[in-house]
Amino acid sequence: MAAVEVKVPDIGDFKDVEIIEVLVKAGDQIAVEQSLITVESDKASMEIPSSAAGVVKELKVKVGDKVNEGSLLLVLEGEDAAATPAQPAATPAAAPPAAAALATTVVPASIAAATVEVLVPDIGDFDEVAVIEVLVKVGDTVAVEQSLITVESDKASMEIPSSTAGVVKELKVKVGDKVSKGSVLAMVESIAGTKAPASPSPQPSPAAAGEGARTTPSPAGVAEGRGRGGAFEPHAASPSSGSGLQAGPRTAGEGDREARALPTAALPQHEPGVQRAHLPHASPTIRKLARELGVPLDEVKGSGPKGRITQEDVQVFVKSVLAGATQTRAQAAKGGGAAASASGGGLAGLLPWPQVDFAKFGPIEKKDLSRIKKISGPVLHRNWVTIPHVTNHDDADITDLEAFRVLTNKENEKSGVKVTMLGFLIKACVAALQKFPDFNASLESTSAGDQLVLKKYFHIGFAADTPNGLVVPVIRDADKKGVLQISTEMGELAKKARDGKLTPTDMSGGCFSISSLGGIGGRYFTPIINAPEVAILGVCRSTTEPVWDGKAFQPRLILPLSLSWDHRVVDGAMAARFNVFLIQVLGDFRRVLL
Ligand code: CAO
Repeated sequence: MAAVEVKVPDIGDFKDVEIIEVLVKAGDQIAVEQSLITVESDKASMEIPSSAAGVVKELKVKVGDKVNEGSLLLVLEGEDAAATPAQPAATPAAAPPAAAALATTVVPASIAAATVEVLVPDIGDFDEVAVIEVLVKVGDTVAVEQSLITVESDKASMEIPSSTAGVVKELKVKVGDKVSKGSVLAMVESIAGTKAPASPSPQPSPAAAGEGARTTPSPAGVAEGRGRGGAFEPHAASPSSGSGLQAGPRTAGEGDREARALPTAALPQHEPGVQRAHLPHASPTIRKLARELGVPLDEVKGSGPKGRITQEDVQVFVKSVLAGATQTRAQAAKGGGAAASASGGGLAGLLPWPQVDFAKFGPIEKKDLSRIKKISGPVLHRNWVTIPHVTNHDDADITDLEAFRVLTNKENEKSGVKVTMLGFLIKACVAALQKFPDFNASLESTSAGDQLVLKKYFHIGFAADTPNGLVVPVIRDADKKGVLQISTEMGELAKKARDGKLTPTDMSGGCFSISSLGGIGGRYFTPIINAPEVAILGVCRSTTEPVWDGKAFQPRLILPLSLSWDHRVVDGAMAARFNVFLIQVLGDFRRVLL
């Protein structure tokens, strides 16, 4: 048993590239060609396979390390028979393609240098590689080096950038097509003055000249042109070498003619203006897994470094879809749903959301949703769609309470603490939650079925309107606090909310929420339950109304209440009792003490 050092083989000019995934651990038995790590530039990711078989004794790298050709990856206790030199010669046949080879441009002889064909350049031993994303569309203006498509093998993904600037006249490929060196990607009407379009035309290959309308660079020319390519070059081993990761000779200055015809460089380090792909940030293995499971990776939230999608993210997404908590866009499109389906919502069986060109009917302006709305929108949508909401509307007579509130504020004028009706409502709701504990609960799914988690604490959230959208800060242990303290904390939290300074802790742990529109107006509404809570109280503006006391109409201050509750946890009778009790407390606040 010999110790074998496994190093990074020749990966072209791919320098100081970051490890985003280590795929093996000490003690693992690995085979020749088994992927050890995934490295990634901003243009491509590739897996580096082992050149030897054996048991991993020691890992020499970790996620985040930067590696180059020759970097030591790990030490193996080699299998005598299988052990092979740890150097590039033993690298697998499946060569990762060039990450940044520019698509080559050829001017069809029949088109006077205006519209050019953009071709796939030499991408190493890669033949028939699948297009997984088309990044431009007809009519787009593309810059030199702007990525046109992404292709992917089972070991690597790469973007093919344009070799010319201009307007895309025609796309010749679509997602799912297989491309090889020389495949036509697009017809681009070149922009006068850009370097790439004109150069190939004077030197079409003989074969192409014969075809008249279409040319392809000669293999030699491509190879030479690639030689000028710069970082993350195609690792084009000659087929006979059988060593996919070995780079072909790369000599600057070679092949001047074709080098002009080809782009000079397509580097991971982009020049300004070169567009990054919209490709989700994930390694080829994860992409493969996602494809196998039918997971739309662009809908998966990455939890890895720089938002990279991990295997666990894919698994969580799948579980969530299976549990019905998440809906893919495809499901939403099939089933329709609201505009929010753009962020994953929608219901199976409904018509698709109407696509309307509003500009046809008059002037319009488009505005991005705020960050808070982007986050809260899908959450509200999920809650609305998945919770069977019922809302009970009621009125509370707060004449006496309001008089007490006004008096309290007068007495506390000097302290600076102002008590609004919301402070009293929080306290009154705590009393109701104590009397009806099922409202102070959350539904939890377990393997044994659904269970109710009854909380012995009373943290009350209140919806706060901020310039950026709705947030719900939480007053902790409201049962242990007086209305003055609650009002003070509410004021502080509302200020933090408006200043955008609420922390996740400020907004977590809530048992029940109150949404008060009392300062604004309105009568009744149907608040959406703030899951995993099971109920929410909506409050509107109190008004003085004539109330019949059995003998005469009396002017009374009436507060409209709207209690939304989860019908899986609570039923109508219990909700009615909750409201009756709440109304009694608000009518005579001494009941809070009982
Ligand atoms: N009836 C009559 N007047 C009311 C009232 C009610 N139910 N509730 C509050 N008021 C009065 C207050 O007494 C205050 O009057 P003065 O200015 O004369 O003192 C005024 O309305 C403004 O109150 P406020 O809104 O500043 O204070 P609040 O404690 O009631 O509410 C806060 C604080 C942060 C919850 C509130 O400002 C807010 O953001 N509300 C919006 C919540 C929301 O958007 N909910 C909808 C969620 S669903 O999209």
